Amino acid sequence: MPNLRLVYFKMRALAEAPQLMLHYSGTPYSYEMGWDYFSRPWNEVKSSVLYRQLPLLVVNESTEIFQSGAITRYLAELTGLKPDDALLLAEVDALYEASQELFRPLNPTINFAVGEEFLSMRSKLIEQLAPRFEDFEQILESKPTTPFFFGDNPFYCDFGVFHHVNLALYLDENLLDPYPFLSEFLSNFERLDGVKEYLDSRPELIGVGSEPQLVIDGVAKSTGIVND
Ligand SMILES: N[C@@H](CCC(=O)N[C@@H](CS)C(=O)NCC(=O)O)C(=O)O
Repeated sequence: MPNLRLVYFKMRALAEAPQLMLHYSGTPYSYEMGWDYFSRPWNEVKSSVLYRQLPLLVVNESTEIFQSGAITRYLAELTGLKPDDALLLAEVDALYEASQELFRPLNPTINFAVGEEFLSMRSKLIEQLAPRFEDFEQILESKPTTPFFFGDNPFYCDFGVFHHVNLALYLDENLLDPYPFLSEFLSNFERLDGVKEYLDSRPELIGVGSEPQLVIDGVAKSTGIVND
């Protein structure tokens, strides 16, 4: 297994599906903040970093893979979390991409918005999520006997969907009431070996809507891209 360093910030967002996959597959890696990896504040290095955004996966201290989709697909190959069949892979990838589209609306609202702004973003977001959740529900309902989207075991798309839907529950813990299949999928996913341990030990996200913080090594820190 190559040496893996996942570099990101203080937020529960694009590094989450990769981390879930790494834990599920028992693959060792280190998680590092951008300012630690680059040894400088992010705003000072951003313009010299390829594509100017994180996450970044550093492989064997030599290759830097940017873009969360590329990182996830690389890890899926490495850990066996993708199907061999090209046609099935295309379906898996379409679902993964559909889940990735939830990043833009969810991330600013849940990881950062506060007060009135949060409340107004929250109600719009709940409306916006409904059709996508209906899509997920429909796919799961079409295969009611399997615990995951494409069978008895999860592929990388399941990790993407789980992360975004799980994050959306911060908007309303009853959000999944109209979606019994999606709700069951989340329960099945949470029980997976490796996933369960990661969910129990990852930095807790607190203060959503008022003062969003991640509890890292027992210390509550503001979400963001600055080391404070
Ligand atoms: N398309 C990129 C988007 C990455 C992205 O939006 N990263 C944000 C954090 S979630 C970032 O680097 N923000 C800091 C900045 O833009 O300076 C991906 O999927 O990795």
